[in-house]
Amino acid sequence: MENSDNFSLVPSAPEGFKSGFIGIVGRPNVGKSTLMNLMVGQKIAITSPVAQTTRHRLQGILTTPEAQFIFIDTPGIHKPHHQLGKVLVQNAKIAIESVDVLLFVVDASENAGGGDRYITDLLVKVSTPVVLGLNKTDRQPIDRAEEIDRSYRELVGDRSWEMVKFSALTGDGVEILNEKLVDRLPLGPYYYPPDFVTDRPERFIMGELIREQILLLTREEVPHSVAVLVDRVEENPKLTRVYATIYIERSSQKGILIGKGGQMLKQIGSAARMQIQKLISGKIYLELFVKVQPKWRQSRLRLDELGYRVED
Ligand SMILES: Nc1nc2c(ncn2[C@@H]2O[C@H](COP(=O)(O)OP(=O)(O)OP(=O)(O)O)[C@@H](O)[C@H]2O)c(=O)[nH]1
Ligand SMILES: [Mg+2]
Repeated sequence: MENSDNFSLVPSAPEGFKSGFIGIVGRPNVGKSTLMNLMVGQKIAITSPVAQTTRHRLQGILTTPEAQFIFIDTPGIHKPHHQLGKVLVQNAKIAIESVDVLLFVVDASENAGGGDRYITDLLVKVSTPVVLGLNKTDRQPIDRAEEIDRSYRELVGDRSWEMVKFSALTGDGVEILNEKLVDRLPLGPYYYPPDFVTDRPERFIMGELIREQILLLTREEVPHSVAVLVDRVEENPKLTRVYATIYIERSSQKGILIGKGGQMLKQIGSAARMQIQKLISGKIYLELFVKVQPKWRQSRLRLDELGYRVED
């Protein structure tokens, strides 16, 4: 993965070049992050079957000869139950107001629901072009396809939203989605050098890859109560050492996270290490610490310290 502060590598765009920001919005768990990873061709956003996986606004960049797409992955829009949820939803709403194109992702394996209608009401308040993306077509039951598609057409109503069906898992239909998006992008410059895939530093993605393994390997309230901060990265030619702290809210969760004889933490660490090695294409030594930080999800100050800020 390329990433540096050297913006002198940004070439000047040829005539007719298009570029812009595409906000990926939708309910939790519909596949927004999976789609963004597929679009940029690299895993930069973590994904999991747990709703509310994404917590940060994250940019994924795809540059083709004719366009630069800057996808903005957002947290799923849901009814917030705590301060963290409020911050996440607020940031997703801010993204709606600041992009060139909105890609509204829904789950084609089930009918449109109240959550989708709530988001529709938010989107109609802005004049930004909307593409409605019906994802998970690989899971759409054939005998209900017509009924399900109709429920989404009703959502669109008489608005000029384009509707595209695809699967972020298999890649089916994604080329057509790309064409629809490029049609709606304005003429513009390169915002990033062509080889950039994200706006975030590697250190941030490393923390997310650790959190992803916690989401995949632990149960109940633990996944939602976890935050990860990478404290230190020491790069050597042969080995990169990464030191990170996992914050949880209660000491009972600490027990679950560490597991019997440290088994769980070991499993999390070794799976995360493999993912981080893929990210940097090199060898990693990973050391994890666990700290109890009571009620961090309720506290504005703690949220800020852990990197969850309302953006502007
Ligand atoms: N079958 C199938 N599963 C998919 C597809 N796209 C995503 N998934 C799965 O759906 C789950 C949720 O995917 P994510 O990409 O994390 O969803 P998200 O919309 O980013 O979720 P939040 O970040 O919580 O808002 C994961 O288990 C994915 O593997 C798809 O096209 N087909
Ligand atoms: Mg996500």
